[in-house]
Amino acid sequence: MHELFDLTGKTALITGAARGLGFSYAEGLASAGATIILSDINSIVLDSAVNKLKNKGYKVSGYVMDVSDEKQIIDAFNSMDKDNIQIDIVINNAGIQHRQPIIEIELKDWQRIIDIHLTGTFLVSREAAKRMIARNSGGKFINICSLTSEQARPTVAPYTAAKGGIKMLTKSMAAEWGLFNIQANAIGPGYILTDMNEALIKDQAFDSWVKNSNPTKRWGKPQELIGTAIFLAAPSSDYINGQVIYVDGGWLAVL
Ligand code: NAP
Ligand code: GCO
Repeated sequence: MHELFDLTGKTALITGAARGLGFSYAEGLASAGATIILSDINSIVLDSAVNKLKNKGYKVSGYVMDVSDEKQIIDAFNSMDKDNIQIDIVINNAGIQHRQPIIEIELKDWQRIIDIHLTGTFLVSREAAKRMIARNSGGKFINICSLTSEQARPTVAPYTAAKGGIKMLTKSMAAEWGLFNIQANAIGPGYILTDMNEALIKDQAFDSWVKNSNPTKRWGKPQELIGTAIFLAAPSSDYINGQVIYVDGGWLAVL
């Protein structure tokens, strides 16, 4: 592994990592040498994911964390402190989708999406950055944006508002933490084949729209995001801050 992409000696926390893109990021960073801290809301799925990576010979542990619950986040970080775990890299990945026209959305559903995506990214990053700054270790934050950080489509307004907010929160983190040798950047995946999009993948009209809306004429695969995650977690990105890298097949580049 070229030293620019070597994560040996680094510990990475990935939220929402029991499956989907979070698990892909975890496996990718582990293959680059990182020790992995998987977190997720569901302890059963989390334990299974931890065992999968351990069976591959990686150094992994798991901490339950509902990123919409401030107490759970603080408790998890305090547990990691007690276990002498020092987080160097954070991927704020946890997220869900809610598809409904704005005029039909109930406040509780709006709030849940904002709480998980935007507030969860804030809370987890705040707790991790406090510790990075206190031990003067530097660090890396990789937030997860979306095509909806730039453009909207009908029926996903809460998610779009949250992902737009995450883009600007990423820049705020860069603005405040750059002098502590902490880089905060984001990945903006296009339409990727995961459980979150199961209904869309099965919808022939939507499937055609996705394929006709990007130059590669296909959906992305989870493993196609790993290289960008390693790049943003590694020394190769030490002078990159506040950026969103779109891994979208060229979707945003074309009319
Ligand atoms: P996914 O397959 O639905 O997986 C989401 C993961 O997040 C699951 O493990 C889920 O746990 C976990 N999670 C949900 N709520 C949580 C909470 N409150 N606290 C902690 N973990 C929680 O979704 P995905 O497609 O991998 O998406 C992952 C991230 O990428 C999301 O932020 C999403 O917005 C973003 N993204 C996805 C795409 C795409 O096309 N797939 C594109 C752009 C951005 P459970 O297993 O218990 O449900
Ligand atoms: C949707 C999808 C999208 C993708 C992704 C695109 O309902 O349109 O869930 O939000 O998951 O965010 O970048």
